Amino acid sequence: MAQKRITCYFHPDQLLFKPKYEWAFGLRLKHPESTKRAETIYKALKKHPQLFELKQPNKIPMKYIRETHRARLITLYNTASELTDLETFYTSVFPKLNSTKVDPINIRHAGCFCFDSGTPLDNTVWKASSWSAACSVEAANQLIQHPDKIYYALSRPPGHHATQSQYGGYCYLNNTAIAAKKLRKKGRVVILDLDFHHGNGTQDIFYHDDQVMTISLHGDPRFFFPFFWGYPDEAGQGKGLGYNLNFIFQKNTQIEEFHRILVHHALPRIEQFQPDYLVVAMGFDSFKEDPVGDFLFETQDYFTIAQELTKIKVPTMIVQEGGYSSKSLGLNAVSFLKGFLNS
Ligand code: SP5
Ligand code: ZN
Repeated sequence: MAQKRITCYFHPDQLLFKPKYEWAFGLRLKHPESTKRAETIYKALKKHPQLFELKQPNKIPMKYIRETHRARLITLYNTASELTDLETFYTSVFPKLNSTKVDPINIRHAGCFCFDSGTPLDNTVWKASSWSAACSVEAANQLIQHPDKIYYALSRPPGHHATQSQYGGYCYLNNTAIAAKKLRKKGRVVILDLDFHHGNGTQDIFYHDDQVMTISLHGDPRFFFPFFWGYPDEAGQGKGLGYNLNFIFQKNTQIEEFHRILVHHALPRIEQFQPDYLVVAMGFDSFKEDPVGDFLFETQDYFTIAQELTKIKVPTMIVQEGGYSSKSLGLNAVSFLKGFLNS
């Protein structure tokens, strides 16, 4: 049955957070995760009212965030909310061990809850991130009610690098994981992460879980962020063993190679698992002009990928992750989402 329209969730308060710069490779760089990203996608969706219905999510109940994240991480975000408008905190000391002295009321201890220097804290992070997570939760709630429809969460800040207890990679709350935890109460879930980067946070959150299968296709972590996770031998643990899959790709990967692995290796595993829901964690940092990712995808390739995903006929929602070529993000998102409508 052809879908009529995709319901898309976005809240304007997601734009309150405006990171100015990140520290990477010893340099102070303009921050790629700008508000322009979400604004461009929003504007592009708005141009096609016959295809996309734009809605604001309801506020997210705290209990959903607590199902995924540790209380002390949330406390740290509350601490950040007390910073003055002039303060932005960048971590620079990262303890290897969880010291008994760690205090999430003290912003200087943020390094214990963070794994990079590209993900600053200020007094807007909590508000923007909780609205970002509200989008994916709303999509999950609606998908449970209407499994024959497609839902898109225009989440920003992104989420897939955030673990239970740590933020990083421009991610604070794992929007995808929070939504998947909701869906998990109703059935088996596959999270398919197609962002250029490995979804280390999502992998970590469901590593011991046999009801949520996590699959990520991404740039080889020997060379690309997050460097220490995302290798093909990370297969899950305990009951979760066999329910985590990582597929890695080299620099300059084009759609043919990615498509081959997706169709012949990833999708058959999804079908075998027989999920009740599919959550696609979607990044457009695989685009040829992306300043962060290093693949060579074209705009129409996102349509092709989406068309393949519709073939497995599982109720599906999409959560926005990365993608930093703001001028192309709108077209790429529209191309991808259209692929779910023409089946
Ligand atoms: C959600 C997501 O896609 N996070 C990616 C985090 C990657 N951070 C490390 C990249 C640092 C390089 N910054 C490049 C600036 C471009 N001039
Ligand atoms: Zn990414």
